[in-house]
Amino acid sequence: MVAPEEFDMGDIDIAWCPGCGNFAILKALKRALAELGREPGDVVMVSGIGQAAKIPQYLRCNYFNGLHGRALPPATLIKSVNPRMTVVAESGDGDMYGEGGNHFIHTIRRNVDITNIVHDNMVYGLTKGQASPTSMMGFRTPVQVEGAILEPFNPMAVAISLDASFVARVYSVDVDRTVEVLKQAIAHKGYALVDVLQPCVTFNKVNTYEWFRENSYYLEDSHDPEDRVEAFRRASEKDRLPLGVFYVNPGKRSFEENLGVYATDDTPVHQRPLDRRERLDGLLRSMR
Ligand SMILES: Cc1ncc(C[n+]2csc(CCOP(=O)(O)OP(=O)(O)O)c2C)c(N)n1
Ligand code: SF4
Ligand SMILES: [Mg+2]
Repeated sequence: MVAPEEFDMGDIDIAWCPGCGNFAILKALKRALAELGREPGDVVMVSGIGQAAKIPQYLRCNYFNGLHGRALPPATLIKSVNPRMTVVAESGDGDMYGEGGNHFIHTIRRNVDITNIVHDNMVYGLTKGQASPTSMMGFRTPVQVEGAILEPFNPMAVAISLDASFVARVYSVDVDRTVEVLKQAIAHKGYALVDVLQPCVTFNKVNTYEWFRENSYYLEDSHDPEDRVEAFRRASEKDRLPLGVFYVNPGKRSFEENLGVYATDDTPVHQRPLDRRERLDGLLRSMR
């Protein structure tokens, strides 16, 4: 039995504002990993840049903090050379859906067996409050002084349309439900997206704790997550944001399973002798 405290960094300064929704996500992730029996040494956190992207620095485990919008390529590589690790790529809505949007699409297409957690506060928090891809139309900021003029990006609908193998959304305040969904996502074999609605109390005065509560609801128990058409329909709803597991495709082969380098030998590439050059060449060829 692993305790969530095993993932604690001890007495460190956490550079998030008091009341930020990120704290609840950090708590839920520690619990989910511990309840799945993952040890800190089994886990690699990978992030980009932003407030959300600081999360690996607050968790005792392996981590790689990459460039802005570039969490998913290193996460893909880490999982490819060591498929036995639990790899979590985690960042904000700007980092994953904006600057990293192309990687978001192609990581779904590859079906890399990683968990992709996105702190969705509908704003660029770190850079002090500009509109992000998920900001609502009309959202006023010091840059978008007359309000954002674009329709928000819909990550759920995009992921389902690309046949992502696991697609869910949760609300950070509901820690128990978030833990349950994170556990399902981490245990899922294949790419798993968890979009987490997260209030930014400092730079988003529109999508507040109250706003998220009033404008979201949980999918009914009768929702069939293997019904892709229904999942897309629910993801396209505009009045209120559905929460829960929208879609699961359990039958998809993962990226690692498709790599020729593991066809006859499941030894992680990084554990193979370095003089076996042809194996490394094979891996590189399979990724071209
Ligand atoms: C290439 C590049 N462009 C822009 C920036 C500035 N920048 C840093 S974080 C960020 C936005 C982060 O927003 P989000 O991913 O939503 O994270 P949050 O801070 O809201 O958690 C931007 C635009 C940067 N660091 N690098
Ligand atoms: S600016 Fe917003 S997202 Fe960043 S720590 Fe403060 S409340 Fe959280
Ligand atoms: Mg953000």
